[in-house]
Amino acid sequence: MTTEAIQTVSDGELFIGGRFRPARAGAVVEDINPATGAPLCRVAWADETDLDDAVQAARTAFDEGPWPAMTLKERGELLIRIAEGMRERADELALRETLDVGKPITFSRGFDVPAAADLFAYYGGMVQQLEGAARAAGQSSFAYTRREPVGVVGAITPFNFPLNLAINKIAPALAAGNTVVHKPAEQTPLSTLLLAEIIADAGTPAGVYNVVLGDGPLLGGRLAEHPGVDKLAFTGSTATGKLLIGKAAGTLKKVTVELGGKGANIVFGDADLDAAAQAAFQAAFFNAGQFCMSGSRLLVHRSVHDELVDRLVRLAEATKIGDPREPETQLGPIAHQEQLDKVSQYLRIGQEEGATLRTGGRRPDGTDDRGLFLSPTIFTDVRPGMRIEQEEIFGPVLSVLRFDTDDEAVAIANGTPYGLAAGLHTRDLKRAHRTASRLQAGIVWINTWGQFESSTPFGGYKQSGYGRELGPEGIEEYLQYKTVFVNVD
Ligand code: TXE
Repeated sequence: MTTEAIQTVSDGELFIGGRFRPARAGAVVEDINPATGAPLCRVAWADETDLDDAVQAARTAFDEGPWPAMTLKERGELLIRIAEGMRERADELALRETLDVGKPITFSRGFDVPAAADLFAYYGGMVQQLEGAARAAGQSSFAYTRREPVGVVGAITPFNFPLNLAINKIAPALAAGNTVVHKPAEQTPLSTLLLAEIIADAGTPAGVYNVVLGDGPLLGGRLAEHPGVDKLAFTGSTATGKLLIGKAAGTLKKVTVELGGKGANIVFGDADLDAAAQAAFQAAFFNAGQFCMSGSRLLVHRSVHDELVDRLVRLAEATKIGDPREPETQLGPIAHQEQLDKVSQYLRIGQEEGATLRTGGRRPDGTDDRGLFLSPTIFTDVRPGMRIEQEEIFGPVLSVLRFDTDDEAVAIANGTPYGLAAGLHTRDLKRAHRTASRLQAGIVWINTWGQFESSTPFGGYKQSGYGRELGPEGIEEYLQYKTVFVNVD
């Protein structure tokens, strides 16, 4: 156990009704550092009564105000203050993310935290544009629309991007005037707890944002069923998403679900191979492959297959793996033991299915043997229909397939139940746009992978979910429209 690591994070409590407090039953659990296996701190562990408290606090803050009745200007300014608070405490947020998830500090400091703060600022700027519209309604009346918040939002988020996937929901929800009960993933609560502090310090009224930590099925299930919750926003596995949609149906609450993916990254024969190799490497191994939008399937034209694979193997074998707090680290550990076990099973499945393990598939040399490290793994000779080609592995494992024609590439790319992200690499502009239009995915990257902006919506086709996050589309998920008719006769 490293006392150094323990000293970096204080114990965490639930955040309900504007204050931190223990769970009613006094339960606590240890939060584990995946790079060392050592406890980082202890956090309160809620049960259903704590969850009910949080929903009640959010309900009161919504129903009795002042939150939904604040002027748009006040609410917008508050969101901007939250963004500023996140920027001021960016190093702390990034360190927590790195310790909890095993994410290299260069990424959490350079991407996760700035993107999260930017999104708060983006939606803060949008608040004052939430006006309705006047509509024609005959000669003796007129009508106008109001865009109103939905009410209490239940947000359930996963372990891979704890801060960003939370803020994708919290920022638009608050911008639209909702209140929120947030249940982060069991394994990665630390950035959320600091976020609660930042949100409170910005002057947010008590009860507007609440955090409950605890068992996923218990608290998440209750949140989905809860009659006091008006909308559910979920990111996680497709299996859990389906379950939650069923639970939410009892109260007919609005639901958005951002689920799994099996992104296809297509490299045509005319692609710039250096650029394609770099992009394909990032697509597959960014965040140790724990990325719903990862390019976990690489579809390569037969004419450039061997050359591209050689380049990727070289990149994989040169990857700096280790302590995620070190600035030179490119690949950290997998976020938690259960996830490593799941990924390890797929290493076995891939070999049993007849794929060739070209590199990786083992603990890298020189890493802490209590840490959950796995070297970047590349399978070649993967064929459509194999489990490693169809199922979301969610780890640093890339499946490479060959194709001969454009039609074949598109058919393979579209041949899974998922439809979240896809990419393609070509120098031919017509082929690029033609292919982008044929891919069944909510986001398509041409000659790049993984770019996001606050303004660009993303979400799933097919079983990758429904609803959109980010951009103007993202805030629509947290609004409902009211039409008011006025008789002027
Ligand atoms: O996801 P879960 P897990 C995929 C990925 C991964 C697999 C399992 O393939 O290997 O899912 O990961 C809460 N009722 N993705 O177990 O279970 C849970 O506490 C209500 C893809 O982490 O879906 C957490 O807060 N809630 C993905 C959240 O749901 C439940 C991101 C996600 O957990 C619940 C994460 C239940 N029965 C995993 N069970 C992506 N697309 O980004 C769990 N939860």
